Amino acid sequence: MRIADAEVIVCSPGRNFVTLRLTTDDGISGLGDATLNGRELAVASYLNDHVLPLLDGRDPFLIEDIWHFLYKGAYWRRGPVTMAAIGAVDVALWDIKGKALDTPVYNLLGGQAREGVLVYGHANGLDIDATLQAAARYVDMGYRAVRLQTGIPGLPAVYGVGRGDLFYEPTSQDMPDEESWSTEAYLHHVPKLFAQARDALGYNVPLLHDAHHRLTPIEAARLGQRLEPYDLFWLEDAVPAELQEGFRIIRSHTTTPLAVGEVFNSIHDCQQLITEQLIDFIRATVAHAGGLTHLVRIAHLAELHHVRTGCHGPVDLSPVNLAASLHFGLAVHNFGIQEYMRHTEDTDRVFPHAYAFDDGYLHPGDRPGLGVDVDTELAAAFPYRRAYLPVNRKLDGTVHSW
Ligand code: KDG
Ligand code: MG
Repeated sequence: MRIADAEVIVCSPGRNFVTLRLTTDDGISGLGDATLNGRELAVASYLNDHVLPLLDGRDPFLIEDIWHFLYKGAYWRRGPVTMAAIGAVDVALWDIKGKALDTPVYNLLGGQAREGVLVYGHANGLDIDATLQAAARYVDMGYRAVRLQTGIPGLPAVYGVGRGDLFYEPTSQDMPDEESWSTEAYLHHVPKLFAQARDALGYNVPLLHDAHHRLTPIEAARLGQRLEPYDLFWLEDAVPAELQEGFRIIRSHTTTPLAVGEVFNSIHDCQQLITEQLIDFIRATVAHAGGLTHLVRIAHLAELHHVRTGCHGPVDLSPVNLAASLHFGLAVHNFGIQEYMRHTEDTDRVFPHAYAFDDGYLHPGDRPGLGVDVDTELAAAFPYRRAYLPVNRKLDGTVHSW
């Protein structure tokens, strides 16, 4: 069997998605998600102009060899564009292998290690009451874990709380929206959110929170301490993680569990965080961290150091990425939790899929391969539109992390 055709499908059924479809000479197709939110066409070009010509005629079963051929062969290593492109090829090859062997991908990764993949939903609100109402809705829908984000008094717009319902932030089309930030206001407000959440929801629902890289280590340490009474499942992205040793400061001051990694693209971004046990959950994404092949490597390193997985699973990645995350989560021993935001109906129609939510868990289904498809005719009805994530500024105008 040989790779005979490769196609990059760019569409925007609510958000932009870049999908790679590889097809073999005997007609088996595999899909990979190559979406990089706000920089989509860079990955499409990397694939079309540089990677796809290298795949023609290769044996699709040689997943490990092709991974290293693309990673080491480029000379230029790592980086979000490169690793998203390699990840898409990798996942498409796993999909092909599953279909060729007539088995779901999770069987190729070691088999089902649990009944289902525990997920968390996003409860967002402009104020604490609205956030808690959204959380109650998630609990009613059967979710067993919920992430809470709330607006901050005095800040007109805060990323992650925009719509307050099932979908995530819209992106802006012409120029990025600019949001405002005050660490002081945030640190003052967030503990109140969790105090009220525990009063309303009790202690049986695992609660999570995302700080979106906006703090310094000592600020994160202070927040972690203040949140200890409310027993968080995790505090996510407390600080930007380029400086891995920065987490030592947070770790030495608080027992609140720490999660990080949604912007990581290789094991080298997290090896110190993992081997020094500075985090509890690694959030690297299948699509952005070099595909299943590389993410399994990260998970195995993490397992040695008591770190569990908690893969990023936003709506700005397609159902192809979510399906791959579910096969990974079902099979990997040190799975922790999976992020799950519901896609729009248009996205679900463009990407029909076998995975299903039941009683707080997702299951990838038992179809051979990933169990997700792309309707290219329908996809063509949703053309790409340039879109940007927002930019964050402190109240004095300084550009800040988000
Ligand atoms: O593209 C960026 C989003 O995926 C990210 O901001 C979402 O922080 C996020 C999360 O935890 O899902
Ligand atoms: Mg996040």
